[in-house]
Amino acid sequence: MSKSILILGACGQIGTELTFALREKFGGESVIASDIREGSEVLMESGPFEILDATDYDALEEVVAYYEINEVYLMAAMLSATAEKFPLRAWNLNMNSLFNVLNLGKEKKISKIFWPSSIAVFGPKTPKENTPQNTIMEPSTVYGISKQSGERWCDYYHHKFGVDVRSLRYPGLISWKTQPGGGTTDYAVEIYHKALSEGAYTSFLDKDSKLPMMFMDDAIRATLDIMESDTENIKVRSSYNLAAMSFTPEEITESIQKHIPEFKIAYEPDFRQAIADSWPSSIDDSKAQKDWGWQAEFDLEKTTEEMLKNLES
Ligand code: AKB
Repeated sequence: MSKSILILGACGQIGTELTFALREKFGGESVIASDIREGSEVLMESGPFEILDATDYDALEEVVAYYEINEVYLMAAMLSATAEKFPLRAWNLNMNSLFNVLNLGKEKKISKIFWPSSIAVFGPKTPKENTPQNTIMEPSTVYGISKQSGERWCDYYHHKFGVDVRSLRYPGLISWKTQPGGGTTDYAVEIYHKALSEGAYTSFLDKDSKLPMMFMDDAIRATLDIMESDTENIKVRSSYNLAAMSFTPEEITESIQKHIPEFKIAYEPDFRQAIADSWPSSIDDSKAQKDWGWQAEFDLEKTTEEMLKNLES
């Protein structure tokens, strides 16, 4: 059977890069990008594009039937900072879109699903350093509650109905191609833009808030790898811990100052500080390494080089 892939939320930070990566791998016409609104011209012109609300089951079913879709990547979600402001909207978007896709799997209308989870599934009682795959969770944010519930539903649909759903707990993602929106880790992208445009940045997290982060190329590779792995290798059907690096706003500043010595940082923590404080500082991803061979390639220094080089040009 030839591959026909649908990406929901294709215009977002991860969705955009995932669309290009999947089109490169499987051909433009095999990858249907969709979002609730239009995206960049280059994305929309690189293959088929549909305006689609991931919470609308009938519309989703229609697109799946029309393009004979067999794989869905559900990237539409409301992230942690915005979700604190709109709890019910976040819950409705994050959960209903997931149920729609899981139900398409249950009805055998699609055969494989990717759904992103997050380090936000962990909470203040979770061990902060080297957070294990299985541990106390108890998320204290709206977004984290939706992601943890989502993980339970993925696991349930897999074991109860045989749905082939695969998932990763993404850390904060850093990319020069697309901007994040509404997350707590967004500072780690904004800081590079401001370092180049203004030579200064005011961080909304305190200088010693250490969070797990990853360069987007690693995140995309992890996503493609878990989806291409043989099914017997995927032993975790809730979501896999995934790690690359951890740093504080002070450490990323020092890394940027190696290239831009005059770069200045100020700290004005806002409501996002409490969200960051509830999350782990570093993640143990040995289960993903063992089960399907995951290994990160980008550390902070390599990420800074890539970010500054590409944003400058
Ligand atoms: C956020 O900050 O909300 C996201 C995440 C860690 O899931 N980047």
